[in-house]
Amino acid sequence: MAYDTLIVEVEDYVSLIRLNRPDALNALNSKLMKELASAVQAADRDDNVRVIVLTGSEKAFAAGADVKEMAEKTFTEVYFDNLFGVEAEIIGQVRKPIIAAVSGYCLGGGCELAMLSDFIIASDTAKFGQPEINLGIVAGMGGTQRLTRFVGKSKSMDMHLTGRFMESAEAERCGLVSRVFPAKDLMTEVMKIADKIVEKSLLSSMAVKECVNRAQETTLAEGLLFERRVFHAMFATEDQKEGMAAFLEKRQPQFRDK
Ligand code: DAK
Repeated sequence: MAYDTLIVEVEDYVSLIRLNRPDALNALNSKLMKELASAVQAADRDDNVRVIVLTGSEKAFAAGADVKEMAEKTFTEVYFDNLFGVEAEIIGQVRKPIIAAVSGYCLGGGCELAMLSDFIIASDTAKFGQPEINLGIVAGMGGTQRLTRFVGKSKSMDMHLTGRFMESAEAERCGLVSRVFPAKDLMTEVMKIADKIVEKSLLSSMAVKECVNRAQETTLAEGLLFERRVFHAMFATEDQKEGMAAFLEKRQPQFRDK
């Protein structure tokens, strides 16, 4: 399917979704968010996709929601339209792993979109921020909640109250980002990471995603119980038999998602 604001390629079981509004530093407008929701849903349903990589350009992952589009909107309009609410929920409900590959500006809604992914790999040029306060608003797609869970209250308050940008080294140090690579190597390294996940059983990848996400939604006791039930359930799969047999036979497993 062709999109106006995205470039989507599926190769070797990886769906690479590139935000493509270069003139606006990939600012998220309604069309882009609708197309993105549709692209991730299509990837989630596609048997030829096992991992989704979400990226932007070298200059910007996304510089936030589109201020030009939002500037004149009224409360009534954004409330009735539920601006970006539906799309954010769709992206948050994707069951396959999503990696955000971030270079350059990753601000406001862009930072929130990266945090909606399962983990963030950044280039050494990445700049993260929640500068909504400079526009007389607050974050609206999870920024105050997710950034606080990633980096803690103090740093989250600092980011939201001052609107400052955080370089990738600091983002890695405080746990927002899992790894940092030189900008020129970012996509090669991210594709290597995606390929590693492609090799696993998709049943296991999806189960991992459910379990880790549960850690942010529930108490430790409930989360541990959920994990144990999922762990027990994996013994009903052929991939568990194959994975353990392959280990004992000192060979690579051939997972079949069964
Ligand atoms: N929106 C629209 N256009 C943008 C943009 C944005 N967020 N960011 C950049 N652009 C456009 C610029 O207007 C400029 O376009 P022209 O003037 O050439 O037509 C072009 O991209 C290049 O930008 P600059 O000339 O400014 O480039 P610089 O390198 O000088 O500066 C910058 C880069 C990223 C520091 C600067 O562009 C900047 O500060 N951008 C705005 C960053 C920002 O404030 N982001 C937060 C936006 S508010 C919600 C969900 C989400 C949200 C809200 C509600 N709901 C679910 C309810 C999210 C809100 C936000 O993200």
